[in-house]
Amino acid sequence: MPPIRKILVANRGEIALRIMRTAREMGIATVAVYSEADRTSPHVRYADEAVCLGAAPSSESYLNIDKILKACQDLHADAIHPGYGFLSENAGFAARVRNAGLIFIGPSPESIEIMGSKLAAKQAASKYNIPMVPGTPDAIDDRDEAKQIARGIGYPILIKASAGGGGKGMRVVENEAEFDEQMDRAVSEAKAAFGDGSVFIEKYITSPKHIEIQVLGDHHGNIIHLFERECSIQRRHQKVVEEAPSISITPEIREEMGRCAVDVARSCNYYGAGTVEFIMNEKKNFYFLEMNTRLQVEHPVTEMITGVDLVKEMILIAEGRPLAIAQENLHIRGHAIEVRVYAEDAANHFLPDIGTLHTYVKPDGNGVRVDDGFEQGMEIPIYYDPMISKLITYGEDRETAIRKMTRAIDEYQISGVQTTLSFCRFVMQHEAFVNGSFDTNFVSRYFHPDALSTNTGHGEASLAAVISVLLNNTSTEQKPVQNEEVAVNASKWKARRFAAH
Ligand code: MV4
Repeated sequence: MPPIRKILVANRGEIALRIMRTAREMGIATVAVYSEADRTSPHVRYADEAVCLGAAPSSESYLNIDKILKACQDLHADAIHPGYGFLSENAGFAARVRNAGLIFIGPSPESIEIMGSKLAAKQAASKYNIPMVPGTPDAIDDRDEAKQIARGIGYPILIKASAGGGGKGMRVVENEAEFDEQMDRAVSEAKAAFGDGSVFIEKYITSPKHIEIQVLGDHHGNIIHLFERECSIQRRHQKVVEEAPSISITPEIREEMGRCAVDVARSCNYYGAGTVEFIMNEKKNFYFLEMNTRLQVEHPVTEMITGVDLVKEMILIAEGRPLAIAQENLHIRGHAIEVRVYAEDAANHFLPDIGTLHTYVKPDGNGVRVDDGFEQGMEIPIYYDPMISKLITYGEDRETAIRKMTRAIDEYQISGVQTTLSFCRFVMQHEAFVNGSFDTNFVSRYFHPDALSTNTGHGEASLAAVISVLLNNTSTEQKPVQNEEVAVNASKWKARRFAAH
């Protein structure tokens, strides 16, 4: 494959900028695409050339394959980077890019297709010795047979949609009496969300840690892993805090999990950057869940601890070059934490907030990285994901990275929209986060809006809190939230969002 000279970035916001910056460092020209809502966005100004795709809704712009391919042809781009979300895991899009004679900076359509189905992924992975949660190997068509299997596994079990993602079509079944009802719900949810009602069952791991491994594969069959990211701090399947490395695994588990991740990638002849997801139970047994065939939001923490520019590697791989990094030359150095800053009101059920960034002043200094796609004075569009930025800190060890994060959060000045920054500070100060005894239930177990510090000053109180937690002489245990009631008041976001459609 020839060297790439011009990349069209089929995305927006922070990830579009992130990709263009590396392209520029490599001497590769960039084309931005944008919707009418993003005319003034930094990613549009940063690119060498830019094409307006159309109206704000994604279907008219960032998801419109015909318009994106036409922009490539018109501006003679020879490659497309899809970023994350939008068309990044659309096998049909990857195939159309290839058929148009262009380079898709990502995996093959075949790999995307296999890993897009949880059942196909498990089937492919079963060629290797990879631990998987006990369950049914195929979609369920006979309920009595499925109940038999469930009895054998032992309740609680989990019904999952094969085409699923983000927890949709997932149902916990506590006992056999609930089986049929939950099965009906899972199937209809899966049909509605994915147009595919295939479901399967697994033993339900009640308090898992979510750990994922970054992999890179080339077109010559070489595959390496770049260690793990700990992603257990999430809310309703939306990650909030990610870090690398995980404090919960030993070097032995890391090596074994890395070997498994490489084999999962090998099972679908993977090339490009990908992420293999695992859950780990209290006994530190881990199980393969699924593979994400894209660059992930949280990739920076891996970049910080390995020194590898993942976007650069993706581009070199797409050019057909063999990986220049050997597994034995990769080492973890230091510790990195990322928090996602969303335009959401953590004090009010994390309702998306809209408005103008009246004040927007980023933190800075040693060990601080901010990946964002907005500037002071800009409006947060209502059409897309409400993530404003990713705040990443890096230090020689976890304690240093936490201290830097707390300092950086307190320096970050945002007014005009509510953000999740105060929630992120809450996490950094929480004993269970600091001592590592958290799992995927962290937010529902510990978070209550009353816990949000109203302190917006320059962090003396919060710094004192984190120090006292680090010194292990205080308990910040919060009362568990029993149930998250659904907000009843129609938010201004919802009102405007519906008005916009
Ligand atoms: C599980 C699980 C427990 N047991 N599977 C959630 C979304 C999808 N990626 C898989 N998920 C889970 N699968 C079994 N057999 C718990 C989850 C899960 C979860 C996984 C990763 C990160 C956060 C999570 C939050 C709740 C549930």
